[in-house]
Amino acid sequence: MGKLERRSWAEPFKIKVVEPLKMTTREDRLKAMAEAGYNTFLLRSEDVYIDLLTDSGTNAMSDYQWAGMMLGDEAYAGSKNYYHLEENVGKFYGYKYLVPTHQGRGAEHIISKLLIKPGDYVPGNMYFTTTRLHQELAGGTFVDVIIDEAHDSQNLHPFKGNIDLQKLEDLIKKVGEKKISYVTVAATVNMAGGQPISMENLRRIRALTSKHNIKVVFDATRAVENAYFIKMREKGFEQRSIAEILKEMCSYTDGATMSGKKDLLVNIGGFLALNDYDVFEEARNMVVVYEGLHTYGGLAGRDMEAMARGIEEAVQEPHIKARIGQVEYVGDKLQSIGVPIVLPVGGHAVFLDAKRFLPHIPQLQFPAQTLAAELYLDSGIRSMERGIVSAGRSKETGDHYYPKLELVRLTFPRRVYTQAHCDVTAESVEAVFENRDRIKGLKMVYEPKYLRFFQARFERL
Ligand code: PLI
Repeated sequence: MGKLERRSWAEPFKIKVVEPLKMTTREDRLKAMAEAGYNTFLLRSEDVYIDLLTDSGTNAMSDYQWAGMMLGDEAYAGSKNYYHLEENVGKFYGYKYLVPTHQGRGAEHIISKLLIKPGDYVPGNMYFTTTRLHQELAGGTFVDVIIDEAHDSQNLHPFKGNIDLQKLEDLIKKVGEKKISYVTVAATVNMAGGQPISMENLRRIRALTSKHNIKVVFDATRAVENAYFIKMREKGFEQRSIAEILKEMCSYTDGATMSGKKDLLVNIGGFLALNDYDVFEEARNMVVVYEGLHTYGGLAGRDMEAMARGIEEAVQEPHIKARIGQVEYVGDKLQSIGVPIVLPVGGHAVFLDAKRFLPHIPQLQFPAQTLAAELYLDSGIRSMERGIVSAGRSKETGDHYYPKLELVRLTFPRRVYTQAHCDVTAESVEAVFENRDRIKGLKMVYEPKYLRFFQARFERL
């Protein structure tokens, strides 16, 4: 990379407030990891040095957002911050109606309960943990219709988040359009490694679903990041703004679930956005049962204000360029030292390919879980398993799902860590990689019923 290119993603902000980090010894970390049952979700944040567990709710807010927090209108009904959020969801995402929720899964819960009938099918571009669980709890069966390339960590397809239209059409033929509640389309597909979907694919999904009268529900959680990849990789979008691309993406869908904790640069918040008034009416009715009144949906007024302002900041080009630039920086560094990662590097995270990193550990000894634990032991860096533990069990057979991708996610919070933190991260991964032959797997000793990856416990073999 040339000098100028290398400089080009520098952060378009300066640091106003700092939060000290605790430095730990290897002995401290051995103790903490054993107490946490070799599950990075069960570590105390205090014992973590660089926290790459997730980009969800871990963002640094701007002074503009913090100033907005002081303007929180904490009225039970009709908060002015709700109307600001509604205005910005309309302006930037293009949806007509808004139902705020406490976070993304609140929106997933409502839309799943509303639109899925027991026995229905819900196709989507690879599963996401909470999305699929809500679909299953509503009686639906998730069907993965992502392109095959997405399951191959080394395939360089620029839009590995695309839906395979043939798979979708085959499913419609097989079960009949009436049995399909809707198609879930996720932007920058998380479990595939943060891989984007193309505008062309979105257009074709719309054309096919319109023909069959099937709704499309967009998981817009990281749609801004996806818009950036479209601008960089898809012909005809080079000169279009991120905001324009984002709005066009949404225009091919009927509604969206949103976890504001990612793209929207807040620590809590989400929403369900809809175009269909009848569905909105029902959603607005349901939100009061599960979340809160329809003008706050489980959020404080100040949090809605921070999210409304976060929408405006998220689409700023210098921001999104630096955000994705930082992730690419770490990805390029790891690739250059031969560490196996998912390619192309995704939008929110670098994913280590644990199957190739630890080829001597069988999938049932949890290679990705093991690798996440080892990385923490080496340096106090916290990452997340995205493999067989996250995939859970089939609701039909009770057996584990055996995902092709067995990954460890190094997820970058937005506007939080510096380039030196990125360098330390790469150095630690390299150190673990050099010692990989000595690493042994884990056995699961406690398995919760739902979303087991959050609370499962392990012991070293
Ligand atoms: O964590 P929530 O409930 O605000 O959002 C759920 C959710 C929905 N869709 C997608 C694509 C997500 O990535 C997502 C949450 N992701 C988390 C927590 C993550 O660590 O990736």
